[in-house]
Amino acid sequence: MVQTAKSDKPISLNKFEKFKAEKDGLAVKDELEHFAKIGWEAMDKTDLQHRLKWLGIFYRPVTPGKFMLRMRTPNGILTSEQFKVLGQIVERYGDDGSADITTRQNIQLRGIRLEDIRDIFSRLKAVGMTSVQSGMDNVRNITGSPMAGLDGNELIDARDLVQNVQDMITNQGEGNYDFTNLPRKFNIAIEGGRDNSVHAEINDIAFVPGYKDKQLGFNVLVGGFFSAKRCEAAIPLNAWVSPTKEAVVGLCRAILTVFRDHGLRANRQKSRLMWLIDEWGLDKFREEVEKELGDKLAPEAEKDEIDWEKRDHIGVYPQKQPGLNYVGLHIPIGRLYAQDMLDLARLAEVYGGGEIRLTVEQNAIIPHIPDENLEIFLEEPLLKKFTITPPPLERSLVSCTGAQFCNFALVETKNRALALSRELDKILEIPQTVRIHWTGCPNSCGQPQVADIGLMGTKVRKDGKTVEGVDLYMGGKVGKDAQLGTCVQKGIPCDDLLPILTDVLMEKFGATLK
Ligand code: SRM
Ligand code: SF4
Repeated sequence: MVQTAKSDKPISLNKFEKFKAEKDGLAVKDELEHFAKIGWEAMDKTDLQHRLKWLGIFYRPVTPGKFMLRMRTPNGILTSEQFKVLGQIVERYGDDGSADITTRQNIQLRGIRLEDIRDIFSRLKAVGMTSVQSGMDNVRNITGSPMAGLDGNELIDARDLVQNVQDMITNQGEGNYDFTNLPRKFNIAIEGGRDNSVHAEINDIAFVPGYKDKQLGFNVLVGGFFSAKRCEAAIPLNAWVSPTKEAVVGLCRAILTVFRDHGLRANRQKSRLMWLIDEWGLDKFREEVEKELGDKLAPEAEKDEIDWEKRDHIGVYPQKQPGLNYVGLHIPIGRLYAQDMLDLARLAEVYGGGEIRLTVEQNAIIPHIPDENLEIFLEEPLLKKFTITPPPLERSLVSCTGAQFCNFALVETKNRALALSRELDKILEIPQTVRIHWTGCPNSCGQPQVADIGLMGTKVRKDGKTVEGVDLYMGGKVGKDAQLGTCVQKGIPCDDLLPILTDVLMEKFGATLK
């Protein structure tokens, strides 16, 4: 039994808590040269499999020696220069190199060799990027509206706030020991628009716009999360903050400090923020946050301003800046290869303002394209691959990594998801958007609970054999009045999905056979 820093009671530590107490994950930052010298095979197993994730470096047991690098992309915004550097990094790994746009509006690079990491880090630093604290018990990429600063109907342009919060948590990307030993992972989203483009409800802290005494600021939600054991939508903290750096960063710091010092650490399945809120009750949690803040929190605004349906941003849309447009490109299952990345960077530079944005639907947006450049931009060969007019099911398809690279996966996801959607799009006329989300295991990285149709990987028995299958989720609603979907049918073999999904699409979504 041990006492944690400021915890009131002694607790018995799980194996993750023990290794974190022995050596902070961030400490491996100073050992990269040594690791490169001895090679990954000779590394201490805990450093290799766990602590490297504090730097965003993920050992992949499915592809040993070829690591994944999870970046931080605050608000999903990158310059074309940054994107080009990411493309060049991936390029050097030939067929092993690829990248994925993630469900947190972020990007992960694949095929990375450990001996190259120091060089990669210095190239990232030169263009103002970091991958620090992007895995394990850290705050994940902070999401924001991909329309921030572009949308004429936006309420708050939260880009700087997202960056400010990231800078506080990561010490400007250098790493910050204050927040490298949280009880568990932690998600933050700051929404400044009207359509809840960030899935506020599934974040540990979410800021959503609301008017208080005619002043615009944010209502705050807390405790949303998915896990194999339990999924919960975030609940109101009954707090409103003004949209200033001081208020937003201050509140994030206070909540993270309370979570760090009092969050539950005995059972890893019960250590996300909501479990602490359950144990204490919301009132005590709020009081502790106020204590940490050294100030009273203002009660929440009566209502929030999320009053639009969620948009997917695919297609051409005018910006609030007269004469400029943003174009949302559909990136099938979020997968990019080096040439795609270099081409996207070039298009953003030549036609736009040298900026690329990512969405939680795993797509990309090129903003700032003048009216007069649009026609020729839309004729670029890359737009055949990353089209602005994808077929309806493929358009809204989201998928987690799955068995190709993730050792938690119970099924292959991305390629199967794409093939099945393409097949269904071929045979069905579908009059409405149907958002299908695939996730390879109950960890729910692919967010099946927010989908119209969610498919969660599992193993099932068929003809006396164990085969890949899914549990079917339905009823997820996004945007205004977001709601989580639930499991409606368990254990469908993947090979039986085509007829089953055809029926579901015809019965529930008005699809007809072509
Ligand atoms: Fe996730 C663990 C991939 C978004 C819940 N997630 C993992 C790991 C790191 C497991 C591993 O080491 O292999 C996966 C890496 C696979 C790989 O090679 O790519 C992984 N998660 C992903 C990504 C890449 C899925 C995607 O294809 O987009 C997403 C990366 C986001 C990012 O940029 O940081 C991703 N993961 C999510 C989300 C969705 C979200 O944040 O909106 C969730 C559910 C929301 C939440 O966390 O509350 C999610 N991932 C998990 C969990 C379950 C957490 C829990 O409390 O139990 C795990 C397992 C864990 O942490 O123990 C996990
Ligand atoms: Fe891996 Fe499971 Fe997350 Fe998919 S849901 S990326 S299979 S941990």
